[in-house]
Amino acid sequence: MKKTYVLMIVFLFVTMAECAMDKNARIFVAGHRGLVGSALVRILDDLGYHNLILRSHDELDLTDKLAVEEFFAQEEPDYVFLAAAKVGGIVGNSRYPADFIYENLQIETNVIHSSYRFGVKKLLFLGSSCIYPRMCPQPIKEEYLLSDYLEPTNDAYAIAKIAGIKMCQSYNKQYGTNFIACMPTNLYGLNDNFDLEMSHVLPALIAKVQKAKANGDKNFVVWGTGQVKREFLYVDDLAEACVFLMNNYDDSDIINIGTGEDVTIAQLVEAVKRAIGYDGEIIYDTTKPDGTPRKLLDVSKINNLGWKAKHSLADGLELTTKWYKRTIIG
Ligand code: GFB
Repeated sequence: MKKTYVLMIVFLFVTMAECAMDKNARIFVAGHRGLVGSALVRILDDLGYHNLILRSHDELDLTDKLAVEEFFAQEEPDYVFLAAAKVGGIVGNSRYPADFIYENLQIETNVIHSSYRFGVKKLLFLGSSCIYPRMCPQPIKEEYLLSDYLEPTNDAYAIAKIAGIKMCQSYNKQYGTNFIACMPTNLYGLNDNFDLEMSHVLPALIAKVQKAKANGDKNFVVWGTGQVKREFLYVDDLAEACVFLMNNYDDSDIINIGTGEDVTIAQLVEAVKRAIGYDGEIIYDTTKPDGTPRKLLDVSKINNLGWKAKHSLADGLELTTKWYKRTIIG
């Protein structure tokens, strides 16, 4: 009996080791200057993956089919992390839906199809928690995809991301590729977009609160009612999860990545005020949209595989605000 267990463990170890990326593997991180891509580069570097293939937007336009094909033919990546995307917060998504659907569909089509054509061993596609229906039961299980209507403030972006998932699954089915798709919750961290109009709530709040403090303002404006809930994951945790999945997950079914905990926007505002050391009054601008009432991911699938988020919201906020002060404000 004991011998059988030992043999099984050895077998599992060997199988996992075979699936894991070699430290010399040629790894293309698409979108390496963005929030997610730059975190992936940090984590891959730390783990000793030294053969990273990186291209800035000026060097390679991922919406250009021919350029992408030429790049894959020349570089022959073994692994692809598809972290390049047009992203934005609730107002950006509502105002520019055509840009969000067009650019994301182009990037996904070009990178996924070229990964198939040029024999990439494995690709990881990053989706988003907004692909799930607006009124999903909570926490959201992976199987709720396409079970009801989407949130209208970001349905164009969500549909582009759902197309990316279906592409990965269809290429696996028809061509036997190994393309996996993960669904991260709302992300934040270093190299985020801190623009006051187009960004997501967490970086926008850091910028607003910091500005109010610097100006000595008595109050500042927060959009919506403050009553909706969001789950926030520090981006280095996400990057670790992506590398973990690349090395340990080979299934066409999508997989959620999050912390399993959410807060109201009002609670988030208090946490940002604490992190920055400012105690001004909050004015809620209810002419701005709230978006989906809640989107807490069920993360039991990835937790059961052996991955868990490390940073609490307070820890992640401290790292991000410090970086913001040092790098953006100077
Ligand atoms: O992060 P956020 O823009 O996007 O907004 P979603 C979350 C909530 O924060 C909304 C409120 O209820 C906003 O009204 N909020 C309060 C603010 N103050 C602000 C502010 O100054 N800026 C922003 N941006 N929000 C996005 C999707 O949805 O989430 C994307 O549009 C993507 O497609 C992303 O899925 C993860 O969480 O509502």
